[in-house]
Amino acid sequence: MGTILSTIAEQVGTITLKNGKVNPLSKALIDEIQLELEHMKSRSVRVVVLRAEKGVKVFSAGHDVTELPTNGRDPLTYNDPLRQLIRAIEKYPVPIIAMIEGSVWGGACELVMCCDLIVAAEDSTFAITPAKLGVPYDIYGMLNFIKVLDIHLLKEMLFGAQPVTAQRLAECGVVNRIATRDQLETATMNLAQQIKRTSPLVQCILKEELRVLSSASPLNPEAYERIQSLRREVYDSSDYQEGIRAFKEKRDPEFQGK
Ligand code: LCV
Repeated sequence: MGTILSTIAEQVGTITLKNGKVNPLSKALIDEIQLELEHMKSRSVRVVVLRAEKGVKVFSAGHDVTELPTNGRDPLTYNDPLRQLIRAIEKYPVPIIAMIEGSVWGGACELVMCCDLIVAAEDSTFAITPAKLGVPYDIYGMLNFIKVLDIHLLKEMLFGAQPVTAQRLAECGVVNRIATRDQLETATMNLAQQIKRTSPLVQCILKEELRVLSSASPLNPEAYERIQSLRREVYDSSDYQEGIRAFKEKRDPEFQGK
């Protein structure tokens, strides 16, 4: 245990990631975040802030790569811890603000982007990395990215897997506020105070309406099955194994396209 810090002050809950140098989204960390979210709900908080420790170089390195299966199982199934946390955040009855310092990687980008608002330090970056790691990202996760990012920016981030600045994401309407690292907490708390002044009952239904409407994408069974079979070809591929092996061996992957 002990992978997060949490506080509640004036009906604002703050969850701070504290899971080593790069905050990999391990099952242990995700379980703690979910328990704390439930605790804060019982304490009737009005806003939740999700952050890392002050001054971090890395907000989160994304999914814990050491927990990705290498035995032919789908790496991002419905019950994967990260998928469970993202659904919990989307269904949480009060707004959640992601307060970002440092770099955000892979599934942590989806985690941050499924929060309701993002306040980021001006030098923070976001990198969406499935293609770098060889991972066939899941359908719902891709829908979450499409909800937030324009398609050409999303394709640039997916195909290149390179960090994009918070400034650029703010210009594209993805990041709500940019601040210096010194002003980041103030900017975040100002936003939290604004939210606290409006109706919690209305916020709750507005958030749920937006969740339901933004996920109301018709997907017929044949299309779903076809995409799942394409994903299986990837996570059954030697490239998938190579991506994870290269990460563990601290070298660039050599993908063969099979
Ligand atoms: C476990 C880690 C990780 C990690 N998990 O420090 O989006 S998808 O589909 O790809 C999804 C499946 C997903 O989210 O996959 C993860 C995607 N994440 C990444 O590609 C980022 C991988 N990490 C890095 O590029 C670097 O670690 C960053 C730039 C985050 C930090 O670099 P820095 O030089 O500061 P190290 O690389 O030395 O990492 C410190 C320790 O954390 C481990 C890493 O293996 C190292 O462990 P050791 O000290 O035992 O060698 N680590 C880093 N990322 N995602 N473990």
